[in-house]
Amino acid sequence: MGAGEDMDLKSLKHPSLAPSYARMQALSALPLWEIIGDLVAEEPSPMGVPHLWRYHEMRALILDAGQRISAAEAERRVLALKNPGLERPGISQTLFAGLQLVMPGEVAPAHRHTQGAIRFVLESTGGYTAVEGERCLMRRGDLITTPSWTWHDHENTGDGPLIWLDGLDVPLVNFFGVRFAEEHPAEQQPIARPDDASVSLWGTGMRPIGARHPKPWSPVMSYPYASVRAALMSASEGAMPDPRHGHALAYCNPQDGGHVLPTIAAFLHHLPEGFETAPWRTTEASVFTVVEGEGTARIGDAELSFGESDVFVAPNWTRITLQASKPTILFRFSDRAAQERLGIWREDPGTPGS
Ligand code: GTQ
Repeated sequence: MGAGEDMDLKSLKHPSLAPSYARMQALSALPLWEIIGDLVAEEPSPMGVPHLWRYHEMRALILDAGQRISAAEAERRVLALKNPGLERPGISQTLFAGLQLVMPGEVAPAHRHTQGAIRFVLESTGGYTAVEGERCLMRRGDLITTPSWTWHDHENTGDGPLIWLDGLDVPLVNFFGVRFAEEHPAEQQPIARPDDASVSLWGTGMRPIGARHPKPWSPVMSYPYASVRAALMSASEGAMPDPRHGHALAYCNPQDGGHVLPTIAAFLHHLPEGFETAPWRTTEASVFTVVEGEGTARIGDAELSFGESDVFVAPNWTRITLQASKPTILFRFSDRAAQERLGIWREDPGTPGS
């Protein structure tokens, strides 16, 4: 029996007490002894299912929408990737993901909301997301963050479609009941600093003397692929890949080494051709996209073959094994940042290397 559902009289543990259960329910009370297993269990039951979305299929759908509805009309022209095992429009119980399209010359108007977001660029001939007075340029593979309550608008300045993977903490923030949003009075916010100013200032290992970034997220709002790929290759050079992750780096807050957002963590994995990871299981839900290469992901009982720009999800507490049939680079984001902040994140001690 779940909280709030009618009690199934056949599965009661203490049927002799049944006569008083109706009275309890009428008075908005529940016998915990009948439902404790739903609330407190030895280990998690994964929420949602493993699933893969093929980029070429999603691309065709979103480009079709691009012919029929403008970015301004849509507010955000996003194809939400809904986990087929969940009721609500999330890719996991905790995360929202979608593919967003801005057509050449279009602007997705400025707004802000309490939900934080990351953007991982899949296709670009030129464009940017403006965040808090600065343009973060969008090239394939770039990661851009729009933290909670920061103004953001998107523009395609190229001549081809601009498409990226959105990752938001919508289910988490909405669960807490903190769903605020506001439209900017102008279509585009005023620009106050040079392009990619947060990378120039904070992305160098320097900080202004006496200054601390006062927010619980990274002061760097853009992690250009050219530099993170170079870092990943240099970490791979002459090193043994980690059995669970391959060669892997975390996108970090240069101020404290923490994750990019207080809720969302992001990672880049390099799997050499032929490499297969050891099974790995944690309490976080992970969303992957394929920057380079191809291979197979075994997630729980599902076997998913992946190619460039495909997106796939691994629910919480589900074993992940990745195998690369070509040299492969995967981008991953997860709710690990939120779990670590709450002190609840766990790795299965039974998985090798932990
Ligand atoms: O770009 O601001 O995928 O507000 C969902 C909601 C993207 C955005 C999404 C949003 C945005």
